[in-house]
Amino acid sequence: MTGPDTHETQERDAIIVGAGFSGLYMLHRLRALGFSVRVYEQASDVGGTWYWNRYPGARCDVESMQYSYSFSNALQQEWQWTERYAGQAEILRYALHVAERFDLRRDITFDTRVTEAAFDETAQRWTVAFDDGTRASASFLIMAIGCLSNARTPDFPGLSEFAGKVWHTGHWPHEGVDFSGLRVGVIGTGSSAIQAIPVIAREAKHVTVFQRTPNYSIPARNRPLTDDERTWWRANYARVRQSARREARNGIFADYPVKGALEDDDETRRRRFEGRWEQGGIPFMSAYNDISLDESANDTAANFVREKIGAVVKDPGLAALLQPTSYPIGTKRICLDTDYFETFNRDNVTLVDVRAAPIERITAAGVRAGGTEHALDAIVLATGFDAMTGSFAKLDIRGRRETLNAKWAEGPKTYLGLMIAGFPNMFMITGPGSPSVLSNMMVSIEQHVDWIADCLAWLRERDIAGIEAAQHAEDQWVAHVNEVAQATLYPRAASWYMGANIPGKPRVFLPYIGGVPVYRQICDDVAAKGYEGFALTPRHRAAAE
Ligand code: N01
Repeated sequence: MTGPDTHETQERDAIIVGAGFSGLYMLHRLRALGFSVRVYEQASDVGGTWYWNRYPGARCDVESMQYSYSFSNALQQEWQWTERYAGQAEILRYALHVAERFDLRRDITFDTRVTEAAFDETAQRWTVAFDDGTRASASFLIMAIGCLSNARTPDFPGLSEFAGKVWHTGHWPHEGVDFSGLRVGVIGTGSSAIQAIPVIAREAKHVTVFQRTPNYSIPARNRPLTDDERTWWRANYARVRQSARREARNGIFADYPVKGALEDDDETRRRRFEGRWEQGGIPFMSAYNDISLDESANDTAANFVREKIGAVVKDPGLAALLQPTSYPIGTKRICLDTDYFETFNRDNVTLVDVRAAPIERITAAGVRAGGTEHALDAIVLATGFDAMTGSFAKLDIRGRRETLNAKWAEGPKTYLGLMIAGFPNMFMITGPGSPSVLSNMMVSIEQHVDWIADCLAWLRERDIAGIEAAQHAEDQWVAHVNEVAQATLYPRAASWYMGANIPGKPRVFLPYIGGVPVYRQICDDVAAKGYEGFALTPRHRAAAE
């Protein structure tokens, strides 16, 4: 690894990459345990996903009272969430508040991007290189780089020739965008687009939506939180948080389903779906416990949503284009919206089906699809992310024998989504092979951070210098992750969960779908058995080697 040793030559216990919610809490935990830690962050401030994704309408799809840290009761009692689902600006304010409240900034270096990381087997240390040519080293490397942080721009021919402005939802300008008077093209109809389109359509002269695959979306029913609601959550936090961790498959406290969709007759089932539809949000998907497992059960939910779309969108031909039919509901990430389908009733919104009329190229004047040129002043790319592995692939990470890119050439291989065989002392927070994106990220982040912090303290007590996932444990975990995914309907969709949105990316199911409680128990048991499945290197042996 080249580059001068400059200001960061000091030897630390741990380097954390990323100052989103995972990196912030990791820093807090390790510092409290007396470890010397430094966080490196490419952005100019904390917040991770919520720092970058500032597109109009950006909002979390987990309720704010649950999409928040639970580690500090004082914090959860004092923070005043204003809406049922917090918008990006409020979540970012929360991240900034946490950084201030726990005095985290003094151990974070901003505007510094990690480019390489290499494990030195003799020293049992990681050396990390930055984009400014400096380096740092530490015993442990903790990747807190997020699951959806590598924004993807498809390789559209002619994109650079477009005369207007182009923005990606995942890299939105801080100063915002004024759409008034503009003819705007939005490419993509995933969660980001579904949130952005209604807001842009209210402002722009015209919006042309380029849809390749229609999406299932549930009304968010966002609204201000009442004092009574906040009081209830605060009074019940201890029980609710515990339930989210230990009972909820997706880490979201809710009314958990106890029966399958076909156990109810048609009318009862419709009433139940109606109730969840009116309530709004992700809990629609847990109206029954077999929607993601059983095709017939799934059909009942999918049909219900298709009917709702048909009832909202006035033009039947347009409604048909917006009704998903090619994959089971929920097998692509379910979307939440505010007036998404209603927006297509507006005179200034046009839908272009790019499955039937593919995008051929971007021209100076707009987008040409199926032989028709759509004239535009601006393009919004809501084309998603190279999920879960993309942020790792950008870095040159070198373990004991090989690079991570070589190791993961056929898909990510991890033990518990926490560590990788051949990459000692490197942890991932919500890495591939863990529940991560299938769960309330806050719950999964806290679980991983606590597990890693406890592990480092345990190693220190025993004077153990190295920990590495054993190959056999990793092989078994990878097989288990795949086996559990194959028992569900998820692999049926060409989703980013499967890596299907990136040409050439191996098609493997990236997160662990066994559920948050089961996964937590597995991790706890592994730790209780002295970190079963990990090879441990005592300090004296490491020194002799
Ligand atoms: O990205 P996506 P996203 N030509 O990958 C289309 C989280 N999130 O940023 O489906 C034409 O879902 C692509 O089409 P197709 C959440 O986990 C959460 O919207 O591949 N179209 C798709 O329609 C979410 O799932 C929140 O056929 C192309 C779209 O672009 C994840 O982030 C908010 C194309 C990409 O959709 C990602 O969401 C926002 C091409 N070449 C995001 N390439 C909330 O909390 C891609 N597309 C609410």
